[in-house]
Amino acid sequence: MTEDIPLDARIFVAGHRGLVGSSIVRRLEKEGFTNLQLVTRDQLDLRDQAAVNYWFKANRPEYVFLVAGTVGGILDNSTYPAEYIYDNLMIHATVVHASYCFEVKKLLYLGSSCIYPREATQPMTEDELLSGLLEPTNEAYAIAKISGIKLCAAYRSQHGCDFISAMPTNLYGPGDNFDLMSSHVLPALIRKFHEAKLKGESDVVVWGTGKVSREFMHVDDLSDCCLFLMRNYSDTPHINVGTGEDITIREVAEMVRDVAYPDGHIVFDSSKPDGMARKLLDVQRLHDVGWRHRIDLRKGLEDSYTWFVEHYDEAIARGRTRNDS
Ligand code: GFB
Repeated sequence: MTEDIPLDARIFVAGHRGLVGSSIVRRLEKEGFTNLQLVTRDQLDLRDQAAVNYWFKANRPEYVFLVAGTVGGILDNSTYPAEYIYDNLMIHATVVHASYCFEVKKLLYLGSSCIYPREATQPMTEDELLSGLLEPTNEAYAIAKISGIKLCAAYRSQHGCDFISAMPTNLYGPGDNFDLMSSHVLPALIRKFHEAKLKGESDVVVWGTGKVSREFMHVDDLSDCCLFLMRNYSDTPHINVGTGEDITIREVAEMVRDVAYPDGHIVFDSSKPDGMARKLLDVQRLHDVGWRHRIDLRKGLEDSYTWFVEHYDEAIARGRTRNDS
């Protein structure tokens, strides 16, 4: 069933300053939506239930994209587990509960592919959830994200709320976090190769062994998918959002090198963690509901590199991103 969302519907994008939220805003604006409700962290702490309830009562959103959260790469996740579990648990709890209390028509909750067990069968179907132990480097984040899925399912089951959950794979794109200690691998590599080129340095350090694989999706594909799911998906099970293709860290580092600095020389630092050996989503369910990604990795990387070069000062100054997926 297709949900016809009026162009003047009140749409709350929670986390609109982050990689995902800013892409969703661009997508909604392009589509002609005129009544986006955006609020910064300083204006509203999403971990504060009373403040969130007050805001919902005053603004009465009809649709909610819940894409706010404390996010980061492998090192940040394992260094700050308390922030990852507390912030994410609280944000989901307050926004989902307020959406129920103030009769939101539909809510899309965004999780992560790290919810699946470390030893999950690859590619990972949605049914792998809670079938084994989690990857230790992101266990706190994963536990919070799993609770968000169960929260949406419980409100659907007990209260009949139209709350859905989507689990995206590793993302990249304009507006990413380029801070080298807290970012994900792709923005880190884009920055490292670019700065090595600027400084005339040959070696570029890549963490881990380079032998593990990851699946990468451009964030503009994800935001297209989020709007598609908001319109076309209404069910209890969460749904994977990925490309169905993965690549080793060595291969992706070589791709970034070719795009940003072909003379760069890759050096692996195996004292840094590898994380999961493989993390590839099974996207059959997504294909069955009628959505497929469009942006090829090489093209997406070229565009992201161009964006980074054009917004270098802003991207570096932004630093560590918190509370925005
Ligand atoms: O992107 P990343 O931090 O996240 O790391 P995860 C992916 C792989 O790239 C790891 C390697 O094997 C890293 O060791 N890598 C190589 C680097 N060079 C770098 C670098 O300079 N920076 C970073 N960050 N990695 C995160 C989870 O896991 O993925 C989160 O911790 C979340 O919870 C996110 O799920 C999507 O894929 O390992």
